[in-house]
Amino acid sequence: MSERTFVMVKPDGVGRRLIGQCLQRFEARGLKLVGLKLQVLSDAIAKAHYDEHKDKPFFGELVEFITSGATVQMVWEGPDAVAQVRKMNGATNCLKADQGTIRGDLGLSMQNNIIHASDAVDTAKREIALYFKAEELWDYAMPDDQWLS
Ligand code: FUP
Repeated sequence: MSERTFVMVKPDGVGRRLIGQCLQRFEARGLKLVGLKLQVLSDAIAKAHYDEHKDKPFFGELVEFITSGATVQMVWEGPDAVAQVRKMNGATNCLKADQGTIRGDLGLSMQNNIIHASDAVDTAKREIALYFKAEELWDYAMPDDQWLS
């Protein structure tokens, strides 16, 4: 079933000039980009994003890191998009991520792990709403839609 998922290239991914490589993988897979923006996150939005981790010892560092530079927000749409993008990103710790995943191919760190993606359909709805207004998400046809579902 077609789903939407929220994906963010983190400050290390932007700073290491990996935006294009990340985008390219999702495009090549056949997912459809329905929303895209770049911003330096405010403290408030960073804290709201990582609310589930607010009591963890690494929360302060996490907020400091995610607000430390530019980030790219994306919404990708396609069959089973939430789970498929999680697989494409790889395990949270780049050192444990499989080769062939973004983190396994491009990173060596736990915190600086290049990319974020929603972990469930409900989380995706919450995260998309946190970063995008309804009118910033686009419904449109792609010429290859017929081959990709
Ligand atoms: P993920 O779902 O893969 O984004 O990972 P989590 O939601 O578990 O963690 C969010 C971010 O917190 C990770 F991207 C990295 C960071 N983190 C740490 O820095 N230390 C930890 O022990 C766990 C997570």
